[in-house]
Amino acid sequence: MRLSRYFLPVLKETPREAQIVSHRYMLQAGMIKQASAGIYSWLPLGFKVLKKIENIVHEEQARAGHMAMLMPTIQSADLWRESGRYDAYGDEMLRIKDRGGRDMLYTPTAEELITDVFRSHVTSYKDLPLTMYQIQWKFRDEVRPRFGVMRGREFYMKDGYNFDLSKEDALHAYNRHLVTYLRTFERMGLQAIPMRADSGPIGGDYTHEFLVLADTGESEVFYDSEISDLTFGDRDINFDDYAACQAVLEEFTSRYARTDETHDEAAFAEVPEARRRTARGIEVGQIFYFGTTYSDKLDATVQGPDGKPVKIHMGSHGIGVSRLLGAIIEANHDDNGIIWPEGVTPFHVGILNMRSGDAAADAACNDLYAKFKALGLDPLYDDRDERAGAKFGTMDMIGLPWRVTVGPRGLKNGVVELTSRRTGESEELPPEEAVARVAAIYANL
Ligand code: P5A
Repeated sequence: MRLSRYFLPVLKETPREAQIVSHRYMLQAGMIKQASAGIYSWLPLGFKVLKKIENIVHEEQARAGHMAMLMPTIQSADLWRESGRYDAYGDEMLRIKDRGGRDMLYTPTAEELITDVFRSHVTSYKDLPLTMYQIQWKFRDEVRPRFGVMRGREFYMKDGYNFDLSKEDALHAYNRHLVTYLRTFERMGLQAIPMRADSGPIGGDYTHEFLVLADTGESEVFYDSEISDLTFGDRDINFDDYAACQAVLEEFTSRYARTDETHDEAAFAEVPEARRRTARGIEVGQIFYFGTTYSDKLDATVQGPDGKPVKIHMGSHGIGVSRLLGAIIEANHDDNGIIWPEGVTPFHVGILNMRSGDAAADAACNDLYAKFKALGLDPLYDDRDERAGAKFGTMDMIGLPWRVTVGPRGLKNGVVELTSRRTGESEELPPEEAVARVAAIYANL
């Protein structure tokens, strides 16, 4: 993409409504525009990152054998009356009437609807286990929408649901989700720590929240610092292997790590003092096992191996896809702007022409652009007729991890400059080498 043709409404002034850095940078970098409180338009740059995040979620769900599907945002109140949550959900639920006066609502989550899909089609234990998920807009009429996409009213969520014959199978599904989430968040450049949490209006006894540590996080968390050393990395887990998934869960959840809702001072005191940490965190995901709560209420049964009806065991699993943009920026930025991890960057590399209009500089930039494209990479070429300072400012703000700077002086010596946004380190090298270097970085992702 050429920047002269791209819609990138970068703001010069600091937006006054933004209290935290991710909100400020998302507005300044022209990624989002507020439409009304807690509701945003996603401008091209923001939309690109949203889709990158969404794509990682899809890939990791596919790896675990979960099936993608899509349910409507507007749902009839009837099912929610059946489950008892129509009244229980309270003011957070946006209630709507259609022209016939029927009660409808904008989905805040979808346990009821997916259970209805299930009970309409699945009749035998032979069709289990089953896990389906969607990535769909949700609406929760939060009392205090704030911090941009972090606590929105309309937000994009991955919500998955497992259906199993027994508690044991459903707990395997729980463990499997924990494993997939560890890898999903690491691919986004985040360390998200699973912490024992409270199940709130979703219900159930088993639940973990995934928290990214950040001073601006809304949750207070307590944990054993040994947890910070754990990484999932590139392990090849067989998701059908109960013991293997259970072992990962134990490895990542056996140390003390809780949100304030479940915090227990006495248990925390057993952690050696030097390792006790109190911090703030951003909740980027949550997994639940709630047994037969919904299958009881909505009468979802299958015929078991002995011919008798069995109530199915369920769980649900969420990722705050739109919130993740905020969380990633909170964890990856400096005073000049965003620093995207390679896994989610909107463009792979920026090309910065120091002297647009200079024949040699223009030709070298066009050539770099074509070479990156030919390798399947997505470059953003700043070809605008602007001062170099303004170009550097824009590149730093939008945070592409790599930048190639092209100027007449370097070209005379046959070199361009390759700069890492994260370290600020630059290296002069021939253009072909700069291309090869960038291509190698992304080849490993
Ligand atoms: C799990 C999936 C659920 O709703 N039902 C289906 C379960 N869980 S949850 O924890 O309530 O939400 C899942 C994730 O969505 C994000 N989230 C939000 N993101 C932005 N703005 C909001 N107002 C908001 N509310 C929830 C969180 O990341 C949460 O973990």
